[in-house]
This record gives sequence, structure tokens and C-alpha cells, in this order.
Amino acid sequence: MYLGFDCSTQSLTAVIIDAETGAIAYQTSINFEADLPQYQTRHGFVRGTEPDEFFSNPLMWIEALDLLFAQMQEEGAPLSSVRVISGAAQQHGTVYLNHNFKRALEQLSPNIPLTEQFSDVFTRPVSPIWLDASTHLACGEIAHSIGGHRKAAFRTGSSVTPRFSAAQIRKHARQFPEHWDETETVHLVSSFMASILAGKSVAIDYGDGAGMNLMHIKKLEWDKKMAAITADNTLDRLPKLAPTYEICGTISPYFSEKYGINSNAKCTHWTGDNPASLVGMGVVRPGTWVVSLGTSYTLFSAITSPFPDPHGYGHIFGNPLGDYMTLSCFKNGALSCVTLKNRLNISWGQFEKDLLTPRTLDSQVTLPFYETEITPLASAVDQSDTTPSSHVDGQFLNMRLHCQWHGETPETIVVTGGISVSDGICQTLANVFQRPVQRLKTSSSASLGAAMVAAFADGIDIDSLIEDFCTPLEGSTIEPDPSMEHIYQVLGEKFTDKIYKHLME
Ligand code: XUL
Repeated sequence: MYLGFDCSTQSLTAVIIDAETGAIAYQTSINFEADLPQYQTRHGFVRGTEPDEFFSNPLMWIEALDLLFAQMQEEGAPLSSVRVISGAAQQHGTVYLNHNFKRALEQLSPNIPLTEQFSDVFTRPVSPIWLDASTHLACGEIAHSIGGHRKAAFRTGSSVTPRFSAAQIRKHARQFPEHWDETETVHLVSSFMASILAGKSVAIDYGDGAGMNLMHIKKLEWDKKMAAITADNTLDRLPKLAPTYEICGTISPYFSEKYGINSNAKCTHWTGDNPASLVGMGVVRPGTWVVSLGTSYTLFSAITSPFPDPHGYGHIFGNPLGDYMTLSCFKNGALSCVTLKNRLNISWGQFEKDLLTPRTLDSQVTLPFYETEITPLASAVDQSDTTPSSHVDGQFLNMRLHCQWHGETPETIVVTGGISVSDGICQTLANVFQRPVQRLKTSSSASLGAAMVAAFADGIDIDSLIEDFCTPLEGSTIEPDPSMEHIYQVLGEKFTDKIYKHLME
């Protein structure tokens, strides 16, 4: 049995897979907003005092870990049979830790809740998360010092990006130099959570490490120049880098003694939710696109050698099983659909019905930016005239416009993420790209991918894992409507005009 976690923006999920029977043995989730109301989050995060500041409390993630293990034990999850554990987390978020962190990890007592034992390890009570776009000043300074965004992209796989760790670290170190001085280690959400499980401070993996603007994308080492530009002594504060599937330790006795998980269970490094989804969708080799329809929308694929997006919006990350992946991320994803549905005061059924209505050459398209968008960098737009179809058309036309750098559109697009259950959403995606859209059996691709990484680390063949766990959901493939091809060509032009006008304003 192999256990995979996903610590995403809104929830912490666990999946246990049985590699012998090829079945998912157990799955459960903790929702941050509903199950941990004391952190007062909306969808798992809080807003800062400045616009575009978004934070989460790292104690919330570890409290969720205790809650999740308690739930797994209570529900009889096969914890004692788990051989290897891996995990994924929302990308880019940074956790700032002092010298107490390593001691606290070593001395964990099963009789005291995790939150109490980690109460004095943080030099910053909150972690900036991927939604945070408040670092434009820091981005400009870093880009200027390295010789421009393109140089940064050739070195690190991405132009200097507001939500990435380097800009976040620079902003923080400038704003609170005394807190930065006290910081001994900066972890990503992924490596922070992996450290808690392994009971020691572990490495950052190449998948998530590439989302920091601090890792040299070809050498897979910290980029000393980028680190030096970021803030004083950044390099000293970064953990090592390592392959995702490398075993980094044995489960901390805290979890085996308290929750009965196999005390010999090995831990691998954790990765980002998108790299883990690549594995969970069975797309570990080039030739297929994945569209993940979660809090953010992402489009990604496996590649063998890194090539940066010439427009500077896309990213190259490490593939958790080796080589690389491309990724474009759209901030106004599923949450903006929820906001629209609530504003229109309609049911999901009505929302869906509108999406399934055929478009005409006169259909309205709107810029789907409820919040500042990151692909492209665009300010929020008034949404008073928006309808479900104008919004979702806008989302996928924007995706089509900004994903040309991924290469030719493949034969099939596979989808994952909460909102991928919607036929209306998938039909719109199929019509805009004129490709069949395929759904897999699981919509929790990041935690499943993490469990598959754990199995891979134990020597299980990846192709047999893909065959067992990444099967398409029978009868769920949505074919494009060919009569919509021309219409979406015209609507696409309308959309492109609109977006360029908005960007010029
Ligand atoms: C990717 C990104 C988001 C988060 C969401 O670059 O920022 O997809 O990983 O959890």
C-alpha cells in the first residue's frame, strides 16, 4: 500500500493505493475552511492588508495533518500496511523557520498535538501563497539585477514571477529584516510538510524547486546568482535539492505511535500539486495535455528538455519521475465560476444549461478576470454583464491564446480538478480547442500522483501503475462540436481584441 497526500489551497487529501490489486484502498479529505474554522479562512486563505496579498497559516496545514491521520485511524484506513508515503502541495508558498524547527522535529511527542509542538518555530506567522501577486517591485529588482526576465527564464525556467519564492522572499526580507535574520530555513509548503512526516528537515524536490526562480533548470542545482540577488544569505537558508522519488527517511514515530501507521514506512520528498498531477493523470511522457480545473486552472504536459515560454507567462518545472514539464497557470479558475454563480443567484444546473447552449457569431465573450490575472498579467475587470457562457468561453479562449508555446495541440486533452465533473465546462473546452476531452476515474490527481510516486520509489513499474490507476472514465469523453470551430475562431478574434485593449489601458 502507498499513501499520497495533497495539501492544496483549500484542503488536505490522502489517498492510499493498493498496487497489488490496482485499486484505491482509501481516500479522505480535510477542508480548511469548514473543518478548521478557527483559522478564519475563506477557501483556505486570508487576504493581507495590501491588495493582492494572500496568506495561509502554516499551523493550519499541520493541524490538518493531525486531523486527517485521526480520521484515517478512526475509519480503519489500512495505515499499518503502508510501505512508502509521498505528497504534493500547492506550489510556490514559502514557510519561514527558526533554529527551533529542527529540534522540534527530532523531539516530537505523540502525546502533544503538532500545533503545540511547532508553536515557536516560525519567524513569520503566515506563509504567502501562490495567489499572492504583491511582489512586483521585488520582481523588477531581481529581473534588473540578473539582466532581464528572459535571462531569468533561461536560468530558472520562468521569468521572475510574483508568486514564486524568490520575489516573495525578497519582499519579506526587505520589509522585516529582523525576521529574516532569525530565519534559519525557508521551506516550500511541500518540503515543510514532508519534513513533518519524516521528523527531520528534508530537501526540496526538482518539481517544486523549479517554481522558486532559484533553481538552475538545466543543472538542477541552486542558482547561486539568483539566490544572491534575492536577499542576504538566501542560499544558506535553502534546504538541499533532490529527486522527488528519493527516499528521505522513515515516518516519524509521532505518527506510528499515535495513529498506528507502519513504523517502517519510508517517506519520499514531496512535490508541487501540478507535477504530482502530471503523474496522477498518467502523462509522464510527451504527447498529451492535461488541463487541471481547480482553484486555479493549469495546462501542462511532460517534456524532455526545458524551453521557456517566449512571452514569459509559462513555466518549466521538474517532472517528478525525471525530465521536465511545461505549465501555464490561470488564477481566475474554478473560484471565479463559483463567484459568478453566486452573484447570478442561480443553481449549478442553470449554470451548466447556459454552458451547453450553442454559441453564435454574435455571442458575447467577456474577460474572465474577477481577480488580477497572471496569464496574462491583467487587472480585474467589471463583471456586471457576465454570463456563465461568456465567462467560461473567456477562460478557455484566454487559455488557447496563451498556451501556443506548449506546442501543437495534441489529439486528446485530459482533464482533472473539481469542476471537471461539469459536462458544460468540458464541452466548452472541447469546442474551443476542437479536441476530445477525456476524464479519468479520479478527480484527485495530485494525491493519486503522490501515491504513485511513492509506489515508483518502491520499485513498482510506472506503466503498470498508469494502467491500473489512470484509466479513462468509461463513456465520459466529450467530443467537440465541429460546427463550433468557425464560431470559436471568430469569438477568439473578438476576445484577442478585447484583451489587448484591456492590457493597453
Ligand atoms: C502553479 C500554481 C498553482 C498552485 C495551486 O504555478 O501557482 O497551480 O500550484 O495549488
